Amino acid sequence: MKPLDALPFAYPFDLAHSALLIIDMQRDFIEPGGFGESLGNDVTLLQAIVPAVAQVLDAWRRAGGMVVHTRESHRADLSDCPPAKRLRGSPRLRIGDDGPMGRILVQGEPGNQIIPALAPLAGETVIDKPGKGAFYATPLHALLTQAGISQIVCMGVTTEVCVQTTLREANDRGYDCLLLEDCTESYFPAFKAATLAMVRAQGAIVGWTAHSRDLLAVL
Ligand code: TIU
Repeated sequence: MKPLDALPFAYPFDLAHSALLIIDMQRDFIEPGGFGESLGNDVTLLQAIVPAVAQVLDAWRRAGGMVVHTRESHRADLSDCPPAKRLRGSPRLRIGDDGPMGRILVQGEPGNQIIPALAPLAGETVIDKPGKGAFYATPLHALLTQAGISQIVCMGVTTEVCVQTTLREANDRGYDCLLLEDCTESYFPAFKAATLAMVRAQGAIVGWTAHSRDLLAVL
């Protein structure tokens, strides 16, 4: 176990019992024409973290740690998409509609793939999740338990939606979670800052935060 410089205090990092969890770094959120843009967001904000995420992923792979990627995605018949999720608000394109990268947030469509810079390698776990949290209606907890994982190092988008929901789900299941602050992003900078602050508040009530250089230093 190596102490990793983190907030609100050192994180007891143990690679053998850790998974790197990369949330929803998919074209639907990061490229124009996907779900993120259809909601009215500026997707260029999210593109800025790709080099830092790629650097951590590369170092983690070299160290031999477990890697898990997630995609927010639905079955082609939308049977796993609650009408409340599909019909809420007034996006330009709804989940399941045809867009420039195929059907929005539908499994197998071009827009639903993880961006090429972070493409999963053979043998890495990819979780398709119908919700914002990666534990809801997925085998993630069973897979991590079977692999002896008790710590989650988290990156991805968006900080206050799928990342925060997943961290809270993981925390309630007993994982020690570390969020890498320069490897997560929101369409709303104030929401990112608030999420980082609330994760580590009250003595790491949800988890820890650190800069990726502090993880790279111990990997
Ligand atoms: N809209 C938004 O900020 N995020 C999502 O809908 N999904 C994820 O965060 N992946």
